[in-house]
Amino acid sequence: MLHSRRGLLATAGASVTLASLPMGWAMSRPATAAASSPAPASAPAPAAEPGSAPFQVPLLVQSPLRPRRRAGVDHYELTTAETDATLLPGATTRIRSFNGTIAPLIVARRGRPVVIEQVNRLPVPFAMHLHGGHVPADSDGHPRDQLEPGRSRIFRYPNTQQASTMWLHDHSHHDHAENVYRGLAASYVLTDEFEDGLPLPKGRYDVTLQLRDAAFAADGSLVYDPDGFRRRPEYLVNGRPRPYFEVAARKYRLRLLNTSNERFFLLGLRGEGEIVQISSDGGLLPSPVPAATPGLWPAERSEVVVDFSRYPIGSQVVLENLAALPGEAPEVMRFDVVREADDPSRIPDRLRPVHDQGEAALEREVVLRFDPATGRHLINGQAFDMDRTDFRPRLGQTEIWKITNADTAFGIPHSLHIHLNHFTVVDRGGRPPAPAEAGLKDTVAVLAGETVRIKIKFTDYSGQFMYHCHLLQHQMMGMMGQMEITG
Ligand SMILES: [Cu+2]
Repeated sequence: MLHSRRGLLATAGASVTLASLPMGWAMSRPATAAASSPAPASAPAPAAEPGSAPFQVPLLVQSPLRPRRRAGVDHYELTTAETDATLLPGATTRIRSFNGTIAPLIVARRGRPVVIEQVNRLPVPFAMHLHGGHVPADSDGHPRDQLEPGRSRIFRYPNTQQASTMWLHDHSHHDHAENVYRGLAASYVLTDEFEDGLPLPKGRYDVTLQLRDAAFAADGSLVYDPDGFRRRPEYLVNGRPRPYFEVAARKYRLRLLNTSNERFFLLGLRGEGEIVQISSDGGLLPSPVPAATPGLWPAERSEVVVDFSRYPIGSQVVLENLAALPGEAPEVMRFDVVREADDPSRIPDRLRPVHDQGEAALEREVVLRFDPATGRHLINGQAFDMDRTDFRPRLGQTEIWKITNADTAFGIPHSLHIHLNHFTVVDRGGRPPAPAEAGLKDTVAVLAGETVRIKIKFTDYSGQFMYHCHLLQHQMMGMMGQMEITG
């Protein structure tokens, strides 16, 4: 299905097609301009800087980190530290990273545990969280377990869950937003036998792309302004500004991962071309979604297939953010089709069934709201308190969570992430989820005035786990709760 950019924009912007989109993406566009600190709806959004010239640098494609393999377990050492890196051409940028690497990649295998010794050499605390990981409480990066500078800790990831694209990021008590912003994001791709059996693109044609925004000072340093989400005009892909990527004229599997603090990406190809979405946060969708415009709120993942054999050799295919703020350059990256290649891959009509999680025993209310009097972001009227337990789910029990975004006055979007287990979207605004939202999720956007119901079953591990808004400034300002899961 080919269509023009005009067609894509019309699709994304036409309210009549909203029900067919993953969520009200089109409506979310004005709302993204008010992601963190509220502004009167009538105030014009200030024009952002356009960012640097696009397509000056090649994409950085990371090779997987090499584990030490002992007795069926993959061992890694990850040291968090400040280091100098080249992000913008000709400039040196102080970043915070794992092992001195930008956007490092771990490839894990279902049934083969990963053990990570994490050493914190940052000047601030750090708590490593595997986003999307089904892991015991003592390996989940609870803020109470954060590592002070100079300390280390062992994390155990059983990898019993199905294949998906996850990521490692900070969950420390007050430094997480800045640590993520300054570069601490590692991709964690879990593979399994089920996916091996599908004819999807593999090997060098399976590429992980961390997308984020950033603001740079004239000297190349990163500018971290907690409330500056409107003034981060640079888009980075695997740490490089709007790169180009030389591809063969065949299908690629692209694992898109939004590591931004507050940015929303709505992705489309300029000109003729098609994105087919095959997965969401928790792995493959039941069936592929053709002609997709994947929308990614912070921490969300979306895997897609793009067939570059549709283009003549020499073509340049631009991926752009259809939700760019006024004044921003929309270009995210460019694919340069430079060579022929065999392509035995194809996209099956059916990908991976989602199993029903059974009858729910109870329904919880989760109301997300900004409090203008205190500047805090609240869940059910309360800001996060590490010494308070908000929910007490029973192990093995299925629950419905009815999540309402009450921020109609300010138009603030929120995106709820629940630790430990994936969930399914039951309905959004009373309607069944769109095909792109029909898979397993761990983070779900709820726009101002919306109500989304999700179904979740807590399995395997008891203990304390978090749930929170993944717009990191909101989380910082209190929008986080704690559950104690008991057997
Ligand atoms: Cu929020």
